[in-house]
Amino acid sequence: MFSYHLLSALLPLIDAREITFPPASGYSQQPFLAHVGIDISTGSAFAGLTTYANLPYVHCLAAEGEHVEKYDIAILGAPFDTGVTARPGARFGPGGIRGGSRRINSAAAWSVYTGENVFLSWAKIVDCGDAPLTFLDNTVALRQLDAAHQLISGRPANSSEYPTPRIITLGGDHTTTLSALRSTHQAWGQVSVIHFDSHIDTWDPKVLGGGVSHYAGVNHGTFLHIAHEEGLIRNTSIHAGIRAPVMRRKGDVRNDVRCGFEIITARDLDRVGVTGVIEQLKERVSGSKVYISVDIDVLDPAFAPATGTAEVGGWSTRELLSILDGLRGLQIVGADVVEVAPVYDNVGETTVLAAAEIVQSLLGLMVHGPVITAA
Ligand SMILES: [Mn+2]
Repeated sequence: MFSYHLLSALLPLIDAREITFPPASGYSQQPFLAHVGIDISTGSAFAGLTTYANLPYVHCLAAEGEHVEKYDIAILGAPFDTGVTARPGARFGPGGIRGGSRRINSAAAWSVYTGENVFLSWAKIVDCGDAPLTFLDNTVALRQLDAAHQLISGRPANSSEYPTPRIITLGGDHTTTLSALRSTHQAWGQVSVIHFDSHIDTWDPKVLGGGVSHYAGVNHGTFLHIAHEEGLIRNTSIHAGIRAPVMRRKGDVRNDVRCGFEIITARDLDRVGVTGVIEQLKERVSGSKVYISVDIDVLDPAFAPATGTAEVGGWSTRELLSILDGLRGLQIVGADVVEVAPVYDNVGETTVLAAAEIVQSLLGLMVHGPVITAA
């Protein structure tokens, strides 16, 4: 009797719910199983194909002349990991981060910290899927990624106020940031880079790669040196979370300064706190357009074991999220989360959950600070 009453009490509630599905761009939602009277409105976040945070998929890389739905912020995967110096596997990063984001439901994503829901704002956010990149030739792969970035940021935005769409890239090893910086340079001019990482990544290609060939010199530890050489970035850039050793006693840091960087070490956080780190970052890049690159190895391996070049003694996920959310007000024109190599993750999916949350914080910064084009 009890179960009968419970059931009859619940049934009207279930019937009253609308059936909803993850949105597929260009298709209207259809009721499902209505003919047998079953409502399955819950749990849709874990059904269907996986996009970042269950956002609609848009074929942003469609050929010229094809209809492409407009967007303001695009998620783009860059499955590339043949520019690494240690453990490979970041080519599976985009899929891993999307997997870690499945629990994020745009209708129920109100932040208790900011009071905002980044998915219910002026900005239309979509997932463009991955750029198709060859895994047999780094030079060709980066050219493909350059083209994908330029195509996606070159389309007209959905907003009439802010005409250039912005991109958040899911890496891929850190070499992929070079393509993103080439693209932001084309659309927005030189940017300051806020680079969260345990490594400086400004190594001279003659030092990291040994100068054996030009090809070998373009890798995940030299891309910021190359970005500087190509004139893509300003001399007002900054690293945060640095703790990995350098290869030369003084030469690497001297070259780092020449490439336009200042350093906040991992342990500086103990000295100045989250607020102090936020202040130094904001002061360094103030007045310029900013690109934020998050190498997941900025986190301690306890919080992000699934990465190629893990370094102990890093920041916690909470500390990094607090720092990121504290950067509101900056003009963020592009961002990425890179070096996620899901094969080294644990059964609790610690790393991909963290990466998915970091992407959401980056989205928050972009939504909060729209940028008018000026290149
Ligand atoms: Mn890196």
